[in-house]
Amino acid sequence: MLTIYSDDHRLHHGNAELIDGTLKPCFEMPSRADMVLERVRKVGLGDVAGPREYGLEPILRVHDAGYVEFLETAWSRWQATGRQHDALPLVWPVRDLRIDRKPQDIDGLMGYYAFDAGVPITAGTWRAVRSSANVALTALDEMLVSGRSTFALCRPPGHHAAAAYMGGYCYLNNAAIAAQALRDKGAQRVAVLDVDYHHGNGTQSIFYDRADVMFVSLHGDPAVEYPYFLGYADEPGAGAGLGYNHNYPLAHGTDWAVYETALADACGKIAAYAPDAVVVSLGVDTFEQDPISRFRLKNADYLKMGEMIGRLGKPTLFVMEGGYAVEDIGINAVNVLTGFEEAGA
Ligand code: OKP
Ligand code: ZN
Repeated sequence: MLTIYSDDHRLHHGNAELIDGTLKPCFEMPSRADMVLERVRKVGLGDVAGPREYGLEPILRVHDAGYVEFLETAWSRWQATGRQHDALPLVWPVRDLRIDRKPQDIDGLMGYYAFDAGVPITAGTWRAVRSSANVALTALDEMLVSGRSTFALCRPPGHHAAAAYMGGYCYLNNAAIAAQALRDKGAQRVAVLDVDYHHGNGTQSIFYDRADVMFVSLHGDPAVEYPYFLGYADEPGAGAGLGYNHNYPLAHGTDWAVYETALADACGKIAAYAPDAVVVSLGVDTFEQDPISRFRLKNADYLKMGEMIGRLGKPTLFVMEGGYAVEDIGINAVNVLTGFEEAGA
């Protein structure tokens, strides 16, 4: 399987995130992508190539223009206040606070365009997130040209980013940008399967009222897990999209036996939809040793996960999302890909 990867991810290296009531070093760190690349090379998964530049057009098919302009300019605006450290949001427009007025000041804008404090903006963030989107778009084009499934080794991840807000380490939604590009290049129906431990609230939000992109997600139950405010089972889609959104919230402690049952059901929904292609939001933070997650999947379970996805028999674009047990992230991610290939897809 071809992997698309860029060293540009290293331009984004946040210093700290607010977690458990204190500032801690960011779990979303450059070594994550380095470890996945190392494993790709070690097992000889296939060639590794760099991304091409796609410009803003495919990004603006998914994201709000004001939000994209904010991402592009946030660091220079932050720096203009005299600060040299990472930008983080501090205040958010919940419920009856006003969102019809966009603040003019960078501190106001950070809250306006974020839903949590897990999204530091640094000097290199914009270039890294642009590159991450280009990695997904290049892997997609390579899939279309070759007819073979590909791996977008994206970092930063994207599935928590919605049309007009960032959060959960995510700025641009790489999987959603690729799914939309698939539609724009002629696919009639695209299924996004999100196996990251956390609900892909951004991807769900972007496609919630559409029938042409189905979103299917397995994740920690939002009643007790981040991102808390989306990802319940009773979110079926709206309008034309009614019936095209499927959430599988799972309890803390979920192991492979429980996960497999849910994944089989999820794959059944995708098979019945008969998509032209599948985009997999590939997070491996479902791992038993993940430091911020509460599922119990083991290394070998990821081979079985890949096989089940492979049995769908669809051209598949794998887009890297989460996974914070850095020692095992490469083993687990690449196990999904090798399991997928062994299923003969
Ligand atoms: C990004 B991705 C848990 C705090 C969670 C943010 C997690 C973002 C995960 N106590 N903070 O979905 O892997
Ligand atoms: Zn996650």
